[in-house]
Amino acid sequence: MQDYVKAFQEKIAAIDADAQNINIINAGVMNHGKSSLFNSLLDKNVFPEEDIRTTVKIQVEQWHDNIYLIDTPGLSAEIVDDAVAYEAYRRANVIIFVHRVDTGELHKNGLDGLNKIKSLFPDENFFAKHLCLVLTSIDEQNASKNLNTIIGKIRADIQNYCGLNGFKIFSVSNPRYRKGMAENKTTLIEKSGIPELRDYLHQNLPKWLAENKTIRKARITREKEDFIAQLNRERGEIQSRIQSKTEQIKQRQQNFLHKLEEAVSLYNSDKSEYEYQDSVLDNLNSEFVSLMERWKNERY
Ligand SMILES: Nc1nc2c(ncn2[C@@H]2O[C@H](COP(=O)(O)OP(=O)(O)O)[C@@H](O)[C@H]2O)c(=O)[nH]1
Ligand SMILES: [Mg+2]
Repeated sequence: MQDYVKAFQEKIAAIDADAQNINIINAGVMNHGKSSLFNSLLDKNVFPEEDIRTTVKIQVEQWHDNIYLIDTPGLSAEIVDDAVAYEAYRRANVIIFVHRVDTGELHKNGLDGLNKIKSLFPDENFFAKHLCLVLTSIDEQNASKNLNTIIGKIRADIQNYCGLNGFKIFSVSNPRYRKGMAENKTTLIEKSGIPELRDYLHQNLPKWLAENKTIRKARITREKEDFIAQLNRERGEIQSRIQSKTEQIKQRQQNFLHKLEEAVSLYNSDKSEYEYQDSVLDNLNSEFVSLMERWKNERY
């Protein structure tokens, strides 16, 4: 049996440590620019950017004191990686959901992923307030052409499919930002959308930090509930094991009693058979005795 108390205590310790920090975690389908976006925010290339999927683990980088950016492999990853990412989402203060807007609206896997992440938060409203949808690749031609229409569609889809309202939407271009930085072009930097997102995050940091006390309480309550549910599951399993053992023993006892009864009735039927044969023997014997008597008398 697992040491649940120890596991629980470790979780509480991790929650306490988290309560000092702000975790900003990205999410979304792989190759949609999650790592690039975080590198832009950091002005450093610390998260691997690639066209093929090589990010298999979450990676944590410090942005400011007590403020962390957490890069995830993304959705449509293998189940095992998703499990790691989903564990990380539970610890998030802010979710940056990244979508490559030149692919059009959010697809079903993106919306499903959003719903899954939502389910890890204490409530829907809280989640919506801590969700930033970041649309990348606005530099691509088909994105810039239809941007407002796509944004409207995405907002409606998220509202209808995930029941979320009031979340923030930002539109960015990572290459535009990098070019602007490299060439010191302020307009390009502004038009990349990165400073707007960065300012929003910076402005909200004190508020999110202040919320940590409430989050800590909610997370501990949730862990307790999970812990109790786990113990109840274990208890149920043990109870059903005991029940099946008791059934087995009862069955064996019944088999034994049945055999015993068979043996006794066999003995009883043998006994009456013997008694019958005894009486036949007695009769024969007395017949023999009287015949002998007759023979003795009639001989003379
Ligand atoms: N055109 C364009 N390409 C981008 C943008 N952001 C990221 N990319 C490219 O998209 C690919 C995947 O980016 P990456 O950050 O690794 O995506 P991740 O898998 O979601 O982390 C890379 O080739 C990036 O250079 C963007 O804003 N515009
Ligand atoms: Mg990545």
